[in-house]
Amino acid sequence: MKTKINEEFKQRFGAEGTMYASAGRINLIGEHTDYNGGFVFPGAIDKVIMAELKPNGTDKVRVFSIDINEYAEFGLNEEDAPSQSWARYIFGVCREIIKRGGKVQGFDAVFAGNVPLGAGLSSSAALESCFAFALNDMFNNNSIDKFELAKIGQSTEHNYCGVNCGIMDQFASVFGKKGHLMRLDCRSLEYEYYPFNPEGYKLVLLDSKVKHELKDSPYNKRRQSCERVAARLGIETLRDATMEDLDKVKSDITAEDYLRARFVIGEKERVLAVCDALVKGDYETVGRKMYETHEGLSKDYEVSCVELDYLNDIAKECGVTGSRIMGGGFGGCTINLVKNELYDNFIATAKAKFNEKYGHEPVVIDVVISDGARKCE
Ligand code: GAF
Repeated sequence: MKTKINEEFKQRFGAEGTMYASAGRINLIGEHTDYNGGFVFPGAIDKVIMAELKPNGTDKVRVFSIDINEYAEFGLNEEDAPSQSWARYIFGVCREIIKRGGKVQGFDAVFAGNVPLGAGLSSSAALESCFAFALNDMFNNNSIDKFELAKIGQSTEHNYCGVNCGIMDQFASVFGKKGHLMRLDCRSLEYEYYPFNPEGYKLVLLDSKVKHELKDSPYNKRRQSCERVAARLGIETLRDATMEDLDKVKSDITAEDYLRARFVIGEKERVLAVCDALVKGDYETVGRKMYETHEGLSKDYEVSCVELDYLNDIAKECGVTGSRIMGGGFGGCTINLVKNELYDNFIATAKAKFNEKYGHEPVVIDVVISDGARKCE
């Protein structure tokens, strides 16, 4: 990928720039909790967006996407927003840095990636974090701290891409560390690295190929439900609510909002239980909690789909330790924690059964927990 980007850059801009990368992410548990002030448990993966950048001495950004095979050029003022949706991520990052008093000048860039698109692995956060990291290095002497870089990506989603997301994806992409998952408290922003090397198990993703796209999905509506319930309870976020609190206001809120909040409150407890279990090396408990999360995401939060529920059923039948839909939902992947000796049978069964029902196999994505945003030597 590096060579491809480098050659394209030289050919297009007649020079060499500096190479940066940032990662997609998985999330072991803690879904839709980030914008509720709760806990998440993500890790960066070995699938990245990589970009070569060089200041060009003008006030224009000129950027080429190898994967989309498209070129975009835009200025750095608010009214210069490009029309291509992929370019809006980069424009948004520039604007959010400028809004915070940071410096961005014209630059040339070429980028490519291997984070599968629409699979729920946060290719957009990888893109934002890659450019935020690069522009911090190139124009700001690395004076913007890492949390601010993550927030720049998140604000880009809010203000330029129409997704009212939480902080998890950008956090994971910026802070990722090889071999470690991270527990982030999305209220205090305290975080802790957890070594993750489950001996005897593999972590594998199965991509249903049902396109996951948060923009225009009911993702923002889920968030509104949670905010309505929190407002009814007189608290800032559902982080501070218990099931008892929720039951007390059950008759004052819609049945739908009740279910959404029930999932979020349960998920908060599940993340903490998984943290304890991981410390003890108790992967059976981790797996059980993953199944419970799937159930909640499917029945209460209603962000699953028949294809993902089917993959979850197959995992159960094959004796997989833990399995659940991962990320925002509405398509994408399941994440599966499977014992080494069951892996081959699980993959073969999932491929055959899914193909029989939906006419195509799920795509198997093996992931390695890796570093986040960085300059590439
Ligand atoms: C998406 C969002 F971008 C995250 O902020 C998070 O809410 C996630 O869905 C669900 O846990 O990836």
